[in-house]
Amino acid sequence: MTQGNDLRGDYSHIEDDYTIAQDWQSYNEAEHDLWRKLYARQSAILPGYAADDYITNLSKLDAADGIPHFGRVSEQLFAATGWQLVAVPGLVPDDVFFDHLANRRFPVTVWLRTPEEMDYLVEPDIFHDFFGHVPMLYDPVFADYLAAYGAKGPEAIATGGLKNLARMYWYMVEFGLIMTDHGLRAYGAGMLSSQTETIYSVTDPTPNRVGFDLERVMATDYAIDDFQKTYFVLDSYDQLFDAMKTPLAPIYERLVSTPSINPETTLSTDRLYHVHGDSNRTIELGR
Ligand code: HBI
Ligand code: FE
Repeated sequence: MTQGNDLRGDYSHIEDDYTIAQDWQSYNEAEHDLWRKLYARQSAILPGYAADDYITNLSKLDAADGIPHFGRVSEQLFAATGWQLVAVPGLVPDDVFFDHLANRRFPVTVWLRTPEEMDYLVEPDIFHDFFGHVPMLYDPVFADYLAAYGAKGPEAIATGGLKNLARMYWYMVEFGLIMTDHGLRAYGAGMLSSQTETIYSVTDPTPNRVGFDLERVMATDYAIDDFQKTYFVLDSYDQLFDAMKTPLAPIYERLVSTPSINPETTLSTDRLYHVHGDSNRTIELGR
């Protein structure tokens, strides 16, 4: 990550672990109002596109009526899966980020986007971090995966595997899809905090949808400023948790001497899912 005055947050009051006070009292009525708009607009499109457990858990957060208070949600979340929320000014260094996750603390950015940025930002804000990420922290298996993911950070940093490990966050935390009994659903925070990409990721025939494979994900490049060209599809969140039991160092070693996979391409070994547009959302599994 980059660090300093090219980021939007105020880093002047951070603790050693980059946390700050949320200072909930300082949000003004216009910000609460924008939050309510974002929440209402986004929650309205979730049925049929977002994973059922994401929708259920979002409603438990009781966050429709204004910018949520992290302390209140943390108590409830801690009781559910042992996770807590910590307030941060924005992006934090990789080692700090991994350490928070490994200790079941999810960093949530305190600032809210402007009314001109309703759909998608490159940097995380409170709407992305809270609305997108927090519901999945109530899922016990996903919650365990994310902590195990964080615990893999130091090894990746020490062995040159950071780029590969970060792709597991990008593709499987920010932009993950899951195949359910009712069809393909989105659970990734990146698409679920964006109205346009939520629907695109589940229905548009253009992007590749590839069955989850740890090394395939770790080998694949991504862009941060456009809809994804490839989404990876789970059958169950257990696959993520199980992947973190695999020794990762040998994968990093193999990948260091192999070119990254372009997200616009597929491999003969991929398990591909094909969708046929929104009107008839039939999905078939290709080769
Ligand atoms: N910091 N606040 C915040 N949020 C992130 O998602 C984040 C971060 N720092 C680093 C980072 N993500 C990524 O590089 C990790 O996926 C590895
Ligand atoms: Fe995110």
